[in-house]
Amino acid sequence: MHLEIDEQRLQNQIDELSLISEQAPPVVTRVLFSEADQRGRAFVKKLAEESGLRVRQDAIGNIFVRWAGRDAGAQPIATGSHIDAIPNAGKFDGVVGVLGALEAVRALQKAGLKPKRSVEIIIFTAEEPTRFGFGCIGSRMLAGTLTPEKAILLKDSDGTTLEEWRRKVGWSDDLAMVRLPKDGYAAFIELHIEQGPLLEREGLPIGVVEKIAAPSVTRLDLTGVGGHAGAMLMPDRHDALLAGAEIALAVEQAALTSGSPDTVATTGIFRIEPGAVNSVPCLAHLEIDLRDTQSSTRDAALRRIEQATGDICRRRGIQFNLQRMAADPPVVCDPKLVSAIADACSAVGLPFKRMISRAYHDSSFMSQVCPTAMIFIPCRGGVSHRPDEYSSPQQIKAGVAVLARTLAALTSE
Ligand code: HGY
Ligand code: MN
Ligand code: MN
Repeated sequence: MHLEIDEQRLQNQIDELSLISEQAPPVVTRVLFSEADQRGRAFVKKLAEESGLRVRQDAIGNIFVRWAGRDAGAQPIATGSHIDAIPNAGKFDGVVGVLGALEAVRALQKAGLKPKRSVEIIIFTAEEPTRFGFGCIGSRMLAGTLTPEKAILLKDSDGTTLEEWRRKVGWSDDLAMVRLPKDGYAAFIELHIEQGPLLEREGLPIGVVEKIAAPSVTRLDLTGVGGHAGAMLMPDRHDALLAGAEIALAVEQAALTSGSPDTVATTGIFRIEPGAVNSVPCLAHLEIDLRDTQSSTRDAALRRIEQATGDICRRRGIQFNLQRMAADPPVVCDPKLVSAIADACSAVGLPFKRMISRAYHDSSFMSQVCPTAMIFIPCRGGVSHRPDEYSSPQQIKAGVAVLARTLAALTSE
């Protein structure tokens, strides 16, 4: 089957979507429920409808774009990713797996494929953690690991609840309808940039993901004693910022001393109050991202952080509230799907390597619904979650070609 992938059209769409952002180009930011998120959703829906595909959206905002197969009773094949973006992000994270999937379907349609199984492209709600403090809200609800009862309790940093946001944007369907039946799909394949340097370093065009690392997010609120920066003498102080600073260094140490090179830890959010130069910080809010490829190593590092937090706060006379927002297991991708992707690489003559994803993805949760695997393409310098994130049109085309071949094989089974 000869596939014509129009990389220029795809690049134009990636560029156009990147301009739908809460920040000026080249910075991409599209946080769930923002005006940019709403416009980004409309943009992708319009592209899908222009390709003659059927579009629907569920109660948490997951968008489903269906290419109907010949056998309506057969379990569909799913693909897709996300278009939301954290502050100061780039234009390829998630987007390659959404717009690339649309291009793969267009190429298969043009090649005259009449799929037995339907193909469904899913654009997942809030893969990024920015709005509610942890990621994959949409795919967690599809998998049932985030229940409607827990979801309605979610609050953003301004205290606005998920329900208040849903009402604001006009989403009124019942959240209980989101969860997918087990094996609701025959398979899920996600195309994504690597967000790491290995493929570029080894000069390889494709990565086939066999495992996804175990992520976690911890929220920490520290309460000290505020006061006048001039009048409050040092022995009398309970400075929330300094306690937070010690804890942030303890987070780094927990990763460096975990015994595993795969442990990574980041204090990505650190806010203080009142934020006046002549006022001793009375409050500090930290959000900590810690991961490893093994749950046991990750959890041991988390325990060390909890221990250090207690010690530091006792010594400094600080109150603390520690909340585990998420701590998910690592994911092993489906070996048969991994082989199907490897076969597709061979069919198009592309070398590849089997590898681990250190980033988490919606695939992490779709793996609880159906057999799941991922296709990676290189990104320049391994850079991601920065405006200079970059994959070339040729690199993206290679990923789309492997995705299209894999979908063609899976839809005919
Ligand atoms: O943080 C992650 O791993 C993903 O990019 N949201
Ligand atoms: Mn991301
Ligand atoms: Mn992503």
